[in-house]
Amino acid sequence: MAPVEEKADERSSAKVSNLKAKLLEKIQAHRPRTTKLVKEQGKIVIDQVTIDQCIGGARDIRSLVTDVSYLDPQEGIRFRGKTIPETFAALPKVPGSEYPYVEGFWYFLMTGDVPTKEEALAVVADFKARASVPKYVFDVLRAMPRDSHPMAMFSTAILSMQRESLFVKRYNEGMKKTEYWDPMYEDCTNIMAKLPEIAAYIYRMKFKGDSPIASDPKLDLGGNFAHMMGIPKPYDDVARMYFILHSDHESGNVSAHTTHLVASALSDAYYSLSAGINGLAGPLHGLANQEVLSWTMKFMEGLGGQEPTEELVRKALWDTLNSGQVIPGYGHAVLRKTDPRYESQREFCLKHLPDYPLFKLISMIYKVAPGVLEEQGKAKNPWPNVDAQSGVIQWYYGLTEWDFYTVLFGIGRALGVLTNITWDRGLGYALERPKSLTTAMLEEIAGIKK
Ligand code: NMX
Ligand code: MLT
Repeated sequence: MAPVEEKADERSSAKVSNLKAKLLEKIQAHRPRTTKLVKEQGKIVIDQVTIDQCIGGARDIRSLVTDVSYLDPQEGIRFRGKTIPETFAALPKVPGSEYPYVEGFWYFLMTGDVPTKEEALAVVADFKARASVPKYVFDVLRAMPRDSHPMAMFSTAILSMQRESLFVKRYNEGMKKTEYWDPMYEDCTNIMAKLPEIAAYIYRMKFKGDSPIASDPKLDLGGNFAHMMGIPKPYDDVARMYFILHSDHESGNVSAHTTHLVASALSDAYYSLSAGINGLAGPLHGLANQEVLSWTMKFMEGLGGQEPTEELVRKALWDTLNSGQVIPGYGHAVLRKTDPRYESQREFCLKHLPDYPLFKLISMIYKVAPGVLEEQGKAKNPWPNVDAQSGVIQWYYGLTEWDFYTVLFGIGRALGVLTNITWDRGLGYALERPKSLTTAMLEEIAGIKK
């Protein structure tokens, strides 16, 4: 039984949902594990730090904790212990669809338990009740220059809703630390429910002659997103697949780490997610999916009507490397094999668009690029990551405005990072504040004489 002061707050939601009650149960069961580790085994050494890690982006330093997902360099991502195929197989499916409810996946990420169909449908209903986007958000978006990047618009829209934060309200009322998770969960769920409409609005305003499509309350998150984008079936399944695949990649990647870092200052979920989205907008991170398509289209244009061949692809890849640029969609900071998210999308393509010329070209690049990167000998991982395969699917279904691709990544990524910051507050994780050294100190440690 939950102690009285830890009862889930009923002021913020009409009725404490099964998900929220289960989350509280899970957080309470987990807390003693964290407390015991810190109190009794806190000084046990788990890693060491080298000079190249200090200068080189803290690569591989094991210094973050999350139970939402784990990334193995060889195997790839597991969400709550399940591989991608296991996740898709386990979760309740939307009737008539190949892919699960995104809302059921949210339940799974939050609690670690696979929901029943009824539990997933309860989240569908809960999201619908929270989905309405305040009018001022659209006003803010409309006030931005129309040529603003969709990621700048998406991040601004999220930040503009900060005034809605229940966490801030309860914090100002003096809530206890053990209660932090509750309004954080409320803020995170409120944001998640609104993101599809915000994103679709940006798309239709910016790229489709300012013709937003009203949401359809009968549909689940994936179905409603496809509807508001104005893209027919099976794009609803593309959306479900895409959001789930992009949700989480443990906590060291730039978007997850930024969201976690900002939230560690007890900044609310609006501030934190907006910051994480800004990190996702970089070309070495989520923007690579747009770069892959722009690289591929530029390559096709350069062919001037010639059929692409492996030789021509190899030459174009070398031209990119020789001009000092990276090959977008290839390489990874942790993975050392083809990203299973790439494989999962490739399977989708093999089933739904096997003969599509752009898919064939993407497959040809997959055949050639790893060899080129290996020959160059710089990248530790010559294999494709998630971004190498995602754009072609969007393009096939008519979403050719590649500037928008990272927004799609952002909706998916929100599922993971918002779950993580809810748990951060549940487990009372500390303010993040690593220690700096000066270059002179590093030289001294290295024994370099001045
Ligand atoms: N093309 C050319 N060079 C590369 C590539 C690539 N795809 N990947 C790595 N390298 C270079 C890298 O720039 C570095 O060069 P230098 O020593 O001159 O600084 C060297 O190889 C060693 O880098 P790694 O240790 O292999 O990779 P790191 O962990 O530093 O970076 C990425 C990881 C993902 C930033 C890097 O592989 C990259 O820039 N890839 C292309 C961009 C991309 O696809 N990003 C998306 C990642 C997934 N996501 O969605 O976030
Ligand atoms: C991600 O999904 O965040 C990317 O693959 C980058 C990463 O994990 O570092």
